[in-house]
Amino acid sequence: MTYTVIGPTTTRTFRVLWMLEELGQSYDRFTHAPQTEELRKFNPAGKVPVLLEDDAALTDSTAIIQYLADKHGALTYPAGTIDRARQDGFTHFILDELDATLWTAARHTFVLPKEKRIPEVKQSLKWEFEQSVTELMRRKGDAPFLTGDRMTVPDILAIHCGSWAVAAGFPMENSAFRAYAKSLRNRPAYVRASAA
Ligand SMILES: N[C@@H](CCC(=O)N[C@@H](CS)C(=O)NCC(=O)O)C(=O)O
Repeated sequence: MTYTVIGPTTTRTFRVLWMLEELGQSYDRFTHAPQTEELRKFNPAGKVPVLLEDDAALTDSTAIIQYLADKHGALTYPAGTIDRARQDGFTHFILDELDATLWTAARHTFVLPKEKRIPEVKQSLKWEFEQSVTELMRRKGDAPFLTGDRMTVPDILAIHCGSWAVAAGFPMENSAFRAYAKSLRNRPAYVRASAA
């Protein structure tokens, strides 16, 4: 069994790289950019990341990292437990409130055709993002990770969205989030994934 991760490190592909590094799994790598001919051979939608496992091509970063966590029995609570339901609650909150807001801003900056972009929406999205980060930190409380003492899938999503927000010029002033992000970015697996 061989994993191959496809996509540039500067995209949601980073989530998959970080998960594989946390799990201590080796992988091959292609850095095909979105919407290129090479990439469309693996994902006709032209989106990254893609994870190849033998003959299977898996898409959608959250589905991929949850699959890897389940398969290797780490960074997740088992399916069918109350702890897993709480973990998935964090996952969905982050996708609905952080990822979706950043993605909408990206669409109105460089993804949509020029005539469909509404740049003014970005001020509203930045404000909304700050509200959502505050709520995420309220839900997290004083624990080191979102679900308590154990790092799980939504921590990877939250920290990736935090870095994405900074890169996109969103304000990131919540001190609790900054401290949480700093501690996770110091993890050896994060550092290795950044260099991948
Ligand atoms: N829900 C998907 C979104 C994938 C996605 O939109 N990826 C971006 C890069 S981070 C992309 O490939 N964009 C190119 C496009 O939409 O044309 C995931 O989490 O993997």
